[in-house]
Amino acid sequence: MSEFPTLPNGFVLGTATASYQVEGAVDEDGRGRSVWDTFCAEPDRIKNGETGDVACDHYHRYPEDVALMSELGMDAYRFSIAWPRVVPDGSGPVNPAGLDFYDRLVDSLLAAEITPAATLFHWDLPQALQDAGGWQSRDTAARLAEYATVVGERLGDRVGMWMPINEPVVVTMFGHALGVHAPGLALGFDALPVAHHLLLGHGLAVQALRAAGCSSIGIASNHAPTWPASSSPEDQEAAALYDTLVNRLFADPVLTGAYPEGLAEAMPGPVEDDLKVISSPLDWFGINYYQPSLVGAPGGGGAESPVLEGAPVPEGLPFEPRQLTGYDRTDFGWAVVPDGLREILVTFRERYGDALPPVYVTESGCSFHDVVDEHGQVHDERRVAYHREHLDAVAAAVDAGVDVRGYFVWSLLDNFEWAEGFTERFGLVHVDFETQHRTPKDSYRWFQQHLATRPSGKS
Ligand code: GBH
Repeated sequence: MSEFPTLPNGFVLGTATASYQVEGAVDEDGRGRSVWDTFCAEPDRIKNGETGDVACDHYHRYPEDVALMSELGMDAYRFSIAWPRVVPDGSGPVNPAGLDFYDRLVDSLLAAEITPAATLFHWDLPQALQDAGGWQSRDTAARLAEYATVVGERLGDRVGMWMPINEPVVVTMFGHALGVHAPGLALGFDALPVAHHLLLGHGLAVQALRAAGCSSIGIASNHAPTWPASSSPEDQEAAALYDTLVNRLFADPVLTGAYPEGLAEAMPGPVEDDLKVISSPLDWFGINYYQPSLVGAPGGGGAESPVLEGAPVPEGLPFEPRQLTGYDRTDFGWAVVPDGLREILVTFRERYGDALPPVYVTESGCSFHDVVDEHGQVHDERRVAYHREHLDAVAAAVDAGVDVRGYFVWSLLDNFEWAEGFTERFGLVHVDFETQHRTPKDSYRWFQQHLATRPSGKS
């Protein structure tokens, strides 16, 4: 098997999942409904009409999954807490059985010497809050902070890293502008207030977690270098605008306390005081990276685009996502561009300077349509290459002066890939969704082999 990249001492390696994608057990132990339950029940939203009702049945099988992590030997596990399990209606009464589940999970991780890293909101908003306006309503931000207090008080003594929210850009764009994720709203640019409320919720939750005594608080934000389709001024301008809307809009307020020029005016109400909350200091900043975005001016004929994941490209946009050509692709169709990870890390360092705290890559991964062969093996050498090359890219960013502290593989398990259902497999461990049988893939073995011989042992 191929050589393992050289990373700084103490570099954290982990795997990542999210509640709705792995847990199943959607009607058990007092869990409330989430917007993803609703969305999956609507016709034609999810490939093959699939849902997260059972997913990986992780809610029941977590001991087996923690045992798999323990044998894998990684330092940390990033999971998300299902808000509707803990606060079924999004506000008001707490469901003790929901909290107990995460208590058990955290304790079994610690017993296996794995650092728990918890996300509070990885897209499964309680349906009751959606009925009250969801992220279009400012109140939802305050509800997130209340829920953060509940979770922080219960788990703050044991969870090693906290992320109030995952990928506000995807919730805004896919959930509210394009309508291809829950809650399925296609508001176009009228989705901008959603971004503000998510960011405000992030800031309020950071403060709530701190007040509850939690340490090591960050964010998991999706970012990608944006490349102009050509050197023409039109394409460059379109790419810069796209970069502003998908990268700067979500990182500037958090790291600098200001919106990019012209965007504060698009937000609801006076935002000055909110920006102080949104920029509450973080211990680290998490970047989820998948692929660069190639963007040109409208009218270039690039309408069909993996950037929008099959969503119809709305008309009248001031930019146009284009196909990135000349790269290997995953089976999901995403371009494999490891150097894009080095580039986004270096760009963040250059853009934000000392305002950028230490960085973690909170997600990186690839989907291949893996199958278990007749010997019970999964030969996913393309995934091995993917992670080796992306870790090499991290090492290059470290050499260039970026303080990168860790890398989380998306994902531990094949799981429910949102609108794509179970077709796309990102796991180091294969899951047979009929039998729930888990099969560690060659990529799992590759990490395991390296981790067993790591000179410094666990970090
Ligand atoms: C993450 O989303 C999610 O956090 C996770 O739940 C999900 O399962 C996983 O990734 C795999 O999809 O912005 O140019 O890279 C990733 C969101 C947004 C990543 C669109 C790929 C393609 C265009 N994705 N993106 S670009």
